[in-house]
Amino acid sequence: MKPDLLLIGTVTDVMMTRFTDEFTVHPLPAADELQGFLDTTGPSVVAVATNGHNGMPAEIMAGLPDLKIISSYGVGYDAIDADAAAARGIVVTHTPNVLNDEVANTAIMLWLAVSRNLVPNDAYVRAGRWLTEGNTPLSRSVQDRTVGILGLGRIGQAIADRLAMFNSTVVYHSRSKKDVPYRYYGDLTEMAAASDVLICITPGGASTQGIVNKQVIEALGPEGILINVSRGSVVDEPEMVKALQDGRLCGAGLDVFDKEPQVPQELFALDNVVLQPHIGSATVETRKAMGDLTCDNLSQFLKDGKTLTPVPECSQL
Ligand code: NAP
Ligand code: 8YV
Repeated sequence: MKPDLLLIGTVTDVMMTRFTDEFTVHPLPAADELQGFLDTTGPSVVAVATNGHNGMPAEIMAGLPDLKIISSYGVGYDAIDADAAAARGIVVTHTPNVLNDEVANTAIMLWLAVSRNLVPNDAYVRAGRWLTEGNTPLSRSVQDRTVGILGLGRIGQAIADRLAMFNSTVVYHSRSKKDVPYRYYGDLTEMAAASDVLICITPGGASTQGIVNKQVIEALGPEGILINVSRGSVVDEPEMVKALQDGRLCGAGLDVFDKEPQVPQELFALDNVVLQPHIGSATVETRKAMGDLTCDNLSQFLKDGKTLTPVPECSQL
């Protein structure tokens, strides 16, 4: 008898093959069938495979009394209550490091696209306007800028590494000062005031909820560019939209939104924003590495009860 695994969200064929090799897989039932599933099969479920978007709803976790592991496909786990899991002895795993380069590349791509008017210029050429109207307005250089990184962790450092190519002055804000050659700002507003670009790459969740607020946006100012590849919740979205509309913020490159997949409609009318559907890590190569690690954590757990990449809250389990 294979152990029972509840699958929340969709996975690649490779991941599904690995899951079914080791587990009896139960896709999450529809809402009206969920309670029936929890009543009948819930008691035998020992593993959950999920992802950063779907996370682990509290009511489902409560209905799985013998749950031992939640393996999440993604590094951010703000949609999983890891403290509550740890308190029940459930280990939560995630996929750190294997996506650092991809997400850092996405951040740089968004910054270049916003600064150099990539999307409006592309539309201009396609519409035939180059032929009839001539050249487009000059854009702004990404060379020699001061770039503020909000969250100098694994991905933040990969972003900082890339910024050397642009001769950037890198500055950063995080909870703690690091042993790095960049200036640390304990105050996010002060850092924003000193920055041409603010790149957000912290986790989501309560401690970062809306920390890029009106004050920070005002400090970044009418020449400033905001790049968000962290979580939509980190930025006060209504304030950001207003500032972009009024020219109090020059531009924004956004991979993440507060209520994904809903995006504030006002942004669709703005030329100074580049919008992406949360694709920071979404390449064939990186998603393969994330999928492998998601499965490896489950396999390791079945083998000896250990995991490869538990979240910090569960590292002692
Ligand atoms: P990490 O290594 O844990 O780094 C997180 C950084 O954020 C650390 O520097 C940390 O500071 C800082 N931080 C945490 N809470 C903070 C707070 N309240 N105020 C200021 N700084 C705070 O994580 P990572 O692997 O780089 O990933 C970061 C996040 O990126 C993920 O959690 C996820 O939300 C997001 N992400 C998005 C995508 C995408 O597709 N767009 C893909 C992957 C990840 P300390 O070191 O001082 O604690
Ligand atoms: C993924 C992410 O979109 O890893 C994260 O935190 O946001 C992205 O890599 C997501 O988690 C995959 O489900």
